[in-house]
This record gives sequence, C-alpha cells and structure tokens, in this order.
Amino acid sequence: MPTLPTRAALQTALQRDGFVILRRLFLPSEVAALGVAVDRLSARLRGLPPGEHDLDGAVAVIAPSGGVARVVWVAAADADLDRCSRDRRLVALAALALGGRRFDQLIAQLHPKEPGDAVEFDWHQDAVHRRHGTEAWTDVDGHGSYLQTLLAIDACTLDNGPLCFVPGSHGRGALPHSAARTLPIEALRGARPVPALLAPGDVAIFGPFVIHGSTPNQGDAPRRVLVSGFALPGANHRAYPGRGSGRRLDLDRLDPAAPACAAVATVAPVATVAPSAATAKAP
Ligand SMILES: O=C(O)CCC(=O)C(=O)O
Repeated sequence: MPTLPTRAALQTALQRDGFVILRRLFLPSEVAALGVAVDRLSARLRGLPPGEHDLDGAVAVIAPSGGVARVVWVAAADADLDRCSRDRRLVALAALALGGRRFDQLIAQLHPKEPGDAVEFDWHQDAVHRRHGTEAWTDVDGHGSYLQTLLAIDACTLDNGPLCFVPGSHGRGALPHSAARTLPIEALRGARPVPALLAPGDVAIFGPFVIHGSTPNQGDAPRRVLVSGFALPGANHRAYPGRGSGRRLDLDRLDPAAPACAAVATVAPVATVAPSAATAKAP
C-alpha cells in the first residue's frame, strides 16, 4: 500500500531543496469534490468589486482586475474546503517535517487563479508573512517552526501560473523584503527557479525560507490550489484573519478514516521559469 514517505526521506529532501512534491496524495474523487466546492464558492464571489469582503468569516480578496486574488481562511466559508485544509494527510506531513503531533493552523487559503485574471504572487519567503524575526513569532525549533502545504485542485502547468521554487534558497535564511513583503529582484540574481508542475491531487510542501512565487495564469484552464499552513505550538503570537483561524490541531484526534494516499513520490521537477515582478500579495 503506497503511503507517506518516511521522516528521513522527507526531511532529507526538505533540507536539500526547501520543498518537496508529493504525487497523488488525494484521490481523483476527492479532488473532484473539491472542484465542486470551489465552483460553489466562486459563484458567491462573482461580481464583487475589488477589495476585501467578508464571506461567513472568511475574507475574499478581489484583485483590481476583478479576479479573486485569494480567499483567506476559506475554512470558515465552506465545510468541504475546511475539512480538506486540515486533512489528516496534510497534518501528518507537518508531523513528519516538523516533529510533534500538535500544530496551530494559521492558513487555510484558496488561490483560484483563473485564465486572464492577472493574479500573481511575487517572489517571497513565507517567513516574512509569519513575521519571523519579530515579536509576533518565536522560532521554537530554530528552523522556522512552520510548514506550508499547497494542494493542486487543477493541473498546474507551465502556462497557467504554477508555483515556482528556487531550490536550496532556504539555505540563505530570512532575507530582507520590501514593505509589500516581496523580495527585491537582486535577491533572485543567479537563481534557477523550478516550476512545481502538479497533477490534481498532488501536494507541494515547503518550509518558511524557500523563495517562491508565481506568474499570472496565461493558459485557458483554471489553476486552483488550496494552501494550508501549520506552525509548531508556541511559535505564533499573532491573530490571523478569519473566524476560527489559528486553531490547534492534534494529529491523534483527526479523522483516522481519511483515505490512504493513492501513491507518493518525492520528486522536484527541474526546468527554468522566471516569474516577473508582480504586485499580488502572498499568504
Ligand atoms: O498560489 C500561488 O501561486 C502562490 C502560493 C504562495 O506563494 C504561498 O503559498 O506562499
């Protein structure tokens, strides 16, 4: 029975690249159900003007283009996306990567990049969004104390704005960002980013120091992803937006009946893609 990678395999890959891609962690039927949930949510967002909008305790951010930039703490707005954002498999990955069994879930965020919506995520490290290096964050394990997961609901292809990583960039530690929490382009000098080309159900996981970003969707199919973020207890001291955000998850109390993985591999694709400078805010 295919299963999650061992702790050693996962940690070796994370330490080498700063991110890991896990293939087919979610079953096609599960991903199809998520697509339906996102369609339901998108119908509620249609026609909203640019800016932030409360959605049953979630925060929908509409970009100047009219596209949905992100839905922050989407767990409050949809029960299916809520369940998936704290799925046992994702929390188990946090346990393998970070150690421990209990985590504070800071992020449950939908990025429904649609063709032509001009939504992009400039180069950044998630550490800046966690407020690493400020009073709002205590690096309890000395390695960032945080894991982010990104589940592909649609295929992430070269033309629809896949998330791109700079392998090994986590080794540079926390870098200075602009006031908009983006990296200056000089920080990318000599970098060789790789796109995370994902099939529906694949998951990318990454630590808080790896440099990543993505360009707009220039394809003709949506690129919807669900992002979750897990912190070691004691790391975060900030209230995150969204009703119920920051909840404590205990791996031993999550639904043990969650389906097993279809298959798992830990492979980083290698190709070079350079997202442009961008304006959208990252999680
Ligand atoms: O959805 C994307 O392309 C950006 C994701 C991202 O930057 C993040 O999860 O930190």
